[in-house]
Amino acid sequence: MDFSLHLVETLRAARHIAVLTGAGVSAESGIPTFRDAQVGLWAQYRAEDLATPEAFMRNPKLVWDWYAWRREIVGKSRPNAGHYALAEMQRRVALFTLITQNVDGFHQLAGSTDVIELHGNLFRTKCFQEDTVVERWDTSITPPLCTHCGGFLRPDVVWFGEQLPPAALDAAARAAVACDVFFSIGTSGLVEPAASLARVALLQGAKVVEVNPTETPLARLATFVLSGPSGEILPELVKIVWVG
Ligand code: BJW
Repeated sequence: MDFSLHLVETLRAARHIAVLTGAGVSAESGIPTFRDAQVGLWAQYRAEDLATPEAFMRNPKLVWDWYAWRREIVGKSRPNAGHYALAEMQRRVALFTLITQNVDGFHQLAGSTDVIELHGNLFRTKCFQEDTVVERWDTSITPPLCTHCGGFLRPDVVWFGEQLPPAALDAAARAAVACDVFFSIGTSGLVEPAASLARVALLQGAKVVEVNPTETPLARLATFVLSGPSGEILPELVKIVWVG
């Protein structure tokens, strides 16, 4: 892919780069994106209809099993070249903030540090009643029960209608305000408040770079649009801009 001189110079001159990633960054690892058609057993459900507290209250076993299936897919998969390129970018840039909507932990596995997880983590579990993280439970019941209050356990992820972790959202918003370049990578930009971060960065004068094989609502606002898979674009970009 050819990158414009303007993009290369903008990135070389950047002091603070903030990056927001979405499900698309893990697509090349074999993880279905959120709005991809579901497969197999799950084809009859929309992901959006399973990721809500109401769905869990209606059918806790169904929702627990869906997350167990997703944990299994992630457990068998590995970060891809896009994740590694972002870890390399962090090593090359003075100030770097990585914000992810993903719950798979692949950025950390690829070597990124201080990752801001806006929507939680698939591999953490909490009590639905008490909202406390738990480490152990009896696996003979699905969903398992909290040993403290007897309530259902659930994945520690953020469902629709739930508040994002305040410290994570605050850190993400501060990075969007302070950065001079903001990347939006592999996200449809449909889910708030994450989707607004790129617009906040733009309003504060940052250059916005979108990486996505499909056009999103951000494309017409972004300063640079790199159309293609992040696992191909990001390694090339990092090589040209920083490695030489
Ligand atoms: C590639 C690729 C490749 C493919 N390379 N790219 C303002 C306006 C309207 C509504 C709202 C609003 N503010 C809040 C709302 C409501 C709601 C919302 O946003 N609704 C909209 C859908 C309309 N938001 C919320 O409810 C949030 N909570 C909130 O705001 O609370 C306020 C509150 C305050 C006080 C008290 C109480 C509440 C919570 C949102 C939580 C989202 N949770 C999920 C599930 C997480 C757990 C799980 O994984 O199961 O997060 S939903 C789902 O969407 C998941 C994702 O992180 C998120 C974003 O999806 P993403 O990553 O963009 O994935 P896709 O599939 O949409 O897109 C993939 C992209 O990749 C595509 O563009 C492809 O082209 C691309 N791609 N291959 C690069 N190789």
